[in-house]
Amino acid sequence: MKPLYLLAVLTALSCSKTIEDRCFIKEAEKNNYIEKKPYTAKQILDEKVNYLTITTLKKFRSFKQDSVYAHESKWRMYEKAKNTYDIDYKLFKDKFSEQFLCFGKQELGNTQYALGRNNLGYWLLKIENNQPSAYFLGLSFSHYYLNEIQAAPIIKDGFLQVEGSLVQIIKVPGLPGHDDYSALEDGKLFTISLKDLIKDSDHDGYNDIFEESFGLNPNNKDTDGDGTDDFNDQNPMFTSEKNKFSELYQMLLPTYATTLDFKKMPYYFEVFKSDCDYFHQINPTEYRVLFSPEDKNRQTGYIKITDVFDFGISKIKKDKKDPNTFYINKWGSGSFSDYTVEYKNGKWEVELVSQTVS
Ligand SMILES: [Ca+2]
Ligand SMILES: [Ca+2]
Ligand SMILES: [Ca+2]
Repeated sequence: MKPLYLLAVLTALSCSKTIEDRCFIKEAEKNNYIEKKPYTAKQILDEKVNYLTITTLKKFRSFKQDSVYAHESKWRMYEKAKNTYDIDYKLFKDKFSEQFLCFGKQELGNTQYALGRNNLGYWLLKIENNQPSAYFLGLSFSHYYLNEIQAAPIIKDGFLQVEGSLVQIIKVPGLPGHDDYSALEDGKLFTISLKDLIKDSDHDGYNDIFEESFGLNPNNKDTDGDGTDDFNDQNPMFTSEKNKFSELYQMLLPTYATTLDFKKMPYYFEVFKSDCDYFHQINPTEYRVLFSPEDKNRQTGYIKITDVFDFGISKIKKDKKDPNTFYINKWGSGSFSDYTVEYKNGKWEVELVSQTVS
């Protein structure tokens, strides 16, 4: 078979997947989760993003020193000394609310900079003339650790320069969410030119690196073409559509016990791994959502190596006899829930069948 012909056959095969295949579980389907081996330092360097320069420092604050400090300061945050953080980063909290854990701040003229971390990764935060903006670094927290205490200013001569280490994540068996880091190589200086970092080709408020890392279109203000700019769209990747299954997914979205105003949190997203069109069509009213393909080969380079999925909702399983009864499950924050759902008089009735907490 000629390669070109083979390609055509493969393309035809992958296109033949229907909404039925993408959203409903067939009997034989199994969850084939394969635990991936963590990268070595060499692999991290081999696959590093091209806008990043890594140099080795002679004098540096070790990973151990910094992470022990960071760990302790997190505990302090739950106690009274949270005060220091609140005072030091008051301006950043005012401007970005609770979207980031901030560190490494620096004042340069009338501009304030800091590093921020959230569930998606690392950001450079900037407050200039009272205007906040955040730029995604595209450095995976599975591979890069940025020191909480930065010995030198993070902005210098048109570059962001941050000290840290190459790391791997060690899974603590039986304790999800308690993953720990171990350093592969200490004493690194990560440098990115501000020009590369700040670049926002379509001027929608998200830098190109962010859009490329999560699969948005960096050359189009309105990725899904629904008339709302990416920056103001709660579901920027896909057009929302009201139908019974998109309503089901919307109902099952994880909710938080918080009074945060997510409308004002454009850098906070929940990311879901799903190919189901109905899931893509949700119209979230709280936080913003992003989606990633299930197939590793179609995922972005950033998502391939970074575990950004805090929650998940499965495909739908049909009942063998009753066409209005379905089964679905969701997971997140260390728990797994099974639901039986029934579509009755134009409404979903959701029954929690079982819940396992690990
Ligand atoms: Ca943009
Ligand atoms: Ca865009
Ligand atoms: Ca849009």
